[in-house]
Amino acid sequence: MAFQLSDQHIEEFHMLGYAVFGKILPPSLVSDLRRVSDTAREIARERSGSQVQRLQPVGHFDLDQQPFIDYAELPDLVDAIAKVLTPRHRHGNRDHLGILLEPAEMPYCTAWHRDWRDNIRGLNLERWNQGLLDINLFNQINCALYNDSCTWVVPGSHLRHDLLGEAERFPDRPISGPNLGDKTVEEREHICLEYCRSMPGAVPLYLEAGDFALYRNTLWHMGNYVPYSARATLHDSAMTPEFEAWSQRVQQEASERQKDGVVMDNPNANRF
Ligand SMILES: O=C(O)CCC(=O)C(=O)O
Ligand SMILES: [Fe+2]
Repeated sequence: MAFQLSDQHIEEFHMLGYAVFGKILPPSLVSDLRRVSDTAREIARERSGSQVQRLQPVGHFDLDQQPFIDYAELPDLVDAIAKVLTPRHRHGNRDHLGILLEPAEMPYCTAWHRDWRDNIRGLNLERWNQGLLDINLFNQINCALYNDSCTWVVPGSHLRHDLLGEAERFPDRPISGPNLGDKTVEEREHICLEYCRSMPGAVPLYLEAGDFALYRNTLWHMGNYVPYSARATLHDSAMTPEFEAWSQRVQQEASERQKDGVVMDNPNANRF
């Protein structure tokens, strides 16, 4: 059955910070995108080694571009994004679009973070605070070509600053991931999962093949990866001219602040 957008998708996007458009990619497109992702995985591992977890942007590599064009132009998807956000929000820019991949050998996880605030060194926190609720900014996409439970989120956290328990869990900046040094594969898997669950309110975001998650990257979130689960998930933005301009301006300012010696400001510095 063709995908039907409902008010529930729109409500979940605003209230939880993410909405999943179930099975919105037709199987034939999943098949074409899987084929090109196999090549992307080979290129990524050749360039960056077996633990690499992404290739980005797809437009800059020797890959068949047609499946990405078909994804960018898929009418149900263009329509659903326009209804949840606005017709000015565009996905599928191949100068930006990436593919998230499973590591080949060892489990790994990222640190818990809210994008920009916790992973852009030198960022002026005022910019992020001011933009937190701006619907033109921070709209991100994970579109799964295989079942994917790698992304963990704290639902609703995009609507607010950190709760006390979140600030207490990660009082320092930059936020550290778990210590995985000198551990076996199974120990690493165990430690990463414990780390995911150590955040109050954390849940995995389950996507099936062909599902498309539209989310606020201002949510608390992280990625947790095991080598035995194939992953090829399109990583994209619902972009606006405002977010393009904001990103450029804020990145420029962040690199100047870094030159001045700023490492990473702590959003909770005054709470303890
Ligand atoms: O792998 C994921 O789904 C999350 C990745 C992520 O959070 C990031 O790249 O900032
Ligand atoms: Fe992120």
